[in-house]
Amino acid sequence: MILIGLGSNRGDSATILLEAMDRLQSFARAEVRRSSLWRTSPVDCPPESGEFINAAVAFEARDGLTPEALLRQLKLLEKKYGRAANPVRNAPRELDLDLLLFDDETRQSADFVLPHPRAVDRLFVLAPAAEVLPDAHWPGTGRTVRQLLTALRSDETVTRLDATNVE
Ligand code: PH2
Ligand code: MG
Ligand code: MG
Repeated sequence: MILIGLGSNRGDSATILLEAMDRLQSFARAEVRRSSLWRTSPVDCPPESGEFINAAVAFEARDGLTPEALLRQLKLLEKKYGRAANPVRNAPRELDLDLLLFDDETRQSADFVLPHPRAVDRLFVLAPAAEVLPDAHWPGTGRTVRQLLTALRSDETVTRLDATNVE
C-alpha cells in the first residue's frame, strides 16, 4: 500500500485537498481510501502561520509505478495548485503531498527518505493515516499506525471535520 499525507494552510485548503485526493486516483490500481479532513495546529512553522487542513489517502500502486515516479508527480501536483519554491522552512503552502509509505520500499538519499522520517512523531499525520491504514506496520518501528497514534504524546491540536464544520 501507498500512504500519502496531504496538507494545506494557504488558499481554499479544504477544496484543494478534496480535489487533490480525486487526482491521486490516477496512480491507483483500485479505489483510493480517503481520510476525513482534519483541522490542525501548525508544527515547526514560521510565526503567524495559519492552521492547516490535513488528510491522508491509501491505495495500491498501479502496475509499474515506482516511488521516484510517484514523487515527481506529487511535486507537479503541488505546483499546479500554486505552490512556489520558498526559502523559508515550512512557509504557508497551498498543497503539500508527502509520500509516507510505499509498500516496504526504503530510500535514504539527500532528497528522498522513505518511509517519511518525521511522520510517526506528528499527530497531524497519524490521525488521518489511522483512518485509512490503521493496521499497516510502520517499517523500523515494530508498530502499526494505530499503535503509533495511541502511543504518541503530543501537544498538537487536531479536530476531525465533518461536512457540517468544513467552511
Ligand atoms: N506540514 C509541515 C510542517 N508543519 N503542521 C501541520 N499542522 N500540518 C502540516 O501539514 C505541516 C505542519 C511540513 O510539511
Ligand atoms: Mg509535509
Ligand atoms: Mg512535503
